[in-house]
Amino acid sequence: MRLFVALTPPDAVVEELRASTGALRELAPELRWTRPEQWHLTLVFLGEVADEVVDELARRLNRAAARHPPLPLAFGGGGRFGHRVLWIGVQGNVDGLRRLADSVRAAARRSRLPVEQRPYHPHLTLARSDGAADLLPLVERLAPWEGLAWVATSLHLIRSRLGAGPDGSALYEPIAGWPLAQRRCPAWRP
Ligand code: 2AM
Repeated sequence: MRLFVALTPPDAVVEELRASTGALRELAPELRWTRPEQWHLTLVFLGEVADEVVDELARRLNRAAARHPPLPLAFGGGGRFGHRVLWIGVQGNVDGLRRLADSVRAAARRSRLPVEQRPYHPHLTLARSDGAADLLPLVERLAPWEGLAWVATSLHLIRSRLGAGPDGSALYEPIAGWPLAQRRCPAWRP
């Protein structure tokens, strides 16, 4: 099955981001906007994983989660990958997020899964374009935006079913989750 590991923002954060990006969606209806109920913060994309590897991967992810504290985060700022992907950035304990992503990648490698070598770039994809699009005006509008603070308290192993979403996009289904080590942790922004 096609899998990735991600953090999932709470409903209030998703709702605020949905409301705040409504005007952008109206400005660029030709883009393929991602669906708020599917929004997540990917730590690593694994691609196709054989069924017999999933148990070992899950055990290793469980251990990795236990070694990291909950992470105070907020969505904010924006950017683009080339001319096709519009994303919102991540603020807060980004160093801790990178350390967690490193551990999750190590867990995948030890499960003998190939993990891409590209540097980790934390983001939430808001929209994709089928052809080259001028995303700069949207990036500029996103730049000053700062979302609600939230604390990531667990990581999730998520299955991606290509083409199974209501609009023909991928459908993401969490299949397992593990709490990050429980420690007291203040919010990133009051
Ligand atoms: P994206 O949002 O930038 O496309 C599920 O597809 C998640 O895994 C998405 O967050 C996606 O990032 C990420 N991902 C990373 N590499 C991917 C790849 N090669 N194919 C599909 N998704 C990938």
